[in-house]
Amino acid sequence: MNLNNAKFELSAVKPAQYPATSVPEVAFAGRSNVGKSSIINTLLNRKSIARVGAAPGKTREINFYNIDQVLYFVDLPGYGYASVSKEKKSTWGAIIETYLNTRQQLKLIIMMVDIRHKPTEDDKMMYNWIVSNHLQHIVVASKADKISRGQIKARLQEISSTLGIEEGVTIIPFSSEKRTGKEELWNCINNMIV
Ligand SMILES: Nc1nc2c(ncn2[C@@H]2O[C@H](COP(=O)(O)OP(=O)(O)OP(=O)(O)O)[C@@H](O)[C@H]2O)c(=O)[nH]1
Ligand SMILES: [Mg+2]
Repeated sequence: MNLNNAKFELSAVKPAQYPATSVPEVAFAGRSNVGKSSIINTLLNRKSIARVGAAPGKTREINFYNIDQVLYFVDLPGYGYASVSKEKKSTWGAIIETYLNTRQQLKLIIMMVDIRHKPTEDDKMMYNWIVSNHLQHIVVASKADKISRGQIKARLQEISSTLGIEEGVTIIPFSSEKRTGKEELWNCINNMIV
């Protein structure tokens, strides 16, 4: 897989608009502003293949990134942003749910939570949904550069216990700012999508 051959392919809000291929997909899910678009840029060694928001709620559609015709990264709209209207929230919820419920080639979900904060009710709902639908997943604790190294272990433990992460599920501290966690995450992705 040649990472230099990655491109933004399309934005979609409904299945008819999804790419008409059967290439495996890795989806990034998490609250608005957690760093989903940033991690895609970091993993693909790009500055701005995925648009990063100064204001939360930047990614409102599902964005598909085609990596060398062999894998898609799927940037899902962020959930749980407080100042978004109820109406919009339910539209975004439906967009995410429809994708997760229907997409056969979805092979792996990267569930992202901010390493500094205890996962919210929304995060727990998302996580429980992933588990109850038996979808392969990895948990990524984002923005690891915002805390000291010494705090990482305790933060990961709190995230694990709040979400109810089971033994054997990988949780990776990650920083798009410092580009740490990248190799470990790529290794997991490559092992899990084969
Ligand atoms: N310090 C630090 N900031 C980060 C990191 N990752 C993302 N950010 C910042 O967090 C903000 C949100 O990042 P995005 O990647 O747009 O987050 P998102 O999850 O795609 O947000 P939505 O599109 O709203 O769902 C931006 O200001 C980023 O620069 C990180 O690892 N460290
Ligand atoms: Mg985004």
